[in-house]
Amino acid sequence: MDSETILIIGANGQIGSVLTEALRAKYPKQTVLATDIREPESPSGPFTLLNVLDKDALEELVSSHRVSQIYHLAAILSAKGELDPLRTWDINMQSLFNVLEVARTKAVKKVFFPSSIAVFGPEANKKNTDQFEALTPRTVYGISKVAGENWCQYYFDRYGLDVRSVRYPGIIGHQSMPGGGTTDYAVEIFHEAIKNQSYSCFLNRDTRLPMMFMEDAIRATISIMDAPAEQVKIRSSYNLAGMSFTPEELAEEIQKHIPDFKISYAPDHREQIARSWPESINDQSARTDWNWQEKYDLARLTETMIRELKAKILV
Ligand code: AKB
Repeated sequence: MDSETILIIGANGQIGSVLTEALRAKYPKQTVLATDIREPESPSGPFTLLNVLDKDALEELVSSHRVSQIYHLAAILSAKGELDPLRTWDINMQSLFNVLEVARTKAVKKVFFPSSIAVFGPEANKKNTDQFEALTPRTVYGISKVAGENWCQYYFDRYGLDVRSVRYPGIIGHQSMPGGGTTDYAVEIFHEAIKNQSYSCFLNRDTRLPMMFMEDAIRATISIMDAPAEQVKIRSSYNLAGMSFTPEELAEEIQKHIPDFKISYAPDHREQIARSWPESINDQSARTDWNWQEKYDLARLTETMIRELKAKILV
């Protein structure tokens, strides 16, 4: 393996914090530089405060550390994004432009850009949604991800920048909390089930969404970044699937471990966002091109989440 210096932007976030640890387990710790706009609670390696909207600061960091790979995970997610659409657009797009331009001009070898199932809208087939389905998102977050995917394709075609991307479903992990997303319920529910044996869900009982266990999401991210360039045939973003379930099905699975657990439903504005997204995703291209294969289904995810969170919460 060539020596790499890896920059993670948004390293304190739900995925960023776990990805940072995974990359520090794979590469020498000193070569994985975490950045965020906030200090981490307990840094496990090199950390620098960075506002990715400050292009000069990003450029200086990339130059001084001779960065060879950037994982750009900073973004405002679907539900929070609706509170201030224009600010969300500015942050999500300007941060990506800064990353792409600095990567291009400073000869960064590879860039990772996270896209999302939020690129799809109500017109898309709900079931087994195809890689090349029309993209008609209704959230500003989804619109910014569609635009972002197209810019990644553009930088690849025009400048040969090796940008790689997956469309994450909702990600569920015990290590970190999500913030501002529509799929956040599927993490919150576990914390509340363990602490209070009850949860009031902001989606309807039957709203089915694509989801994935954190370990699978991290493996997918590192796999696409490790794949030989010629295997990464899609340069906008790959559909990625793990499992799909409704809040009611998740609650029933939790009840197998916590029989007293009760769920109630108080759908809010996030229900409308969820209803505009697919129920399940066809990720055959990722499976064929770079051998993607998930390991966790709903039963295994639930069992692992409860075991890990009990050990953390009930000490
Ligand atoms: C969200 O709910 O906004 C995110 C996503 C699916 O991209 N978790």
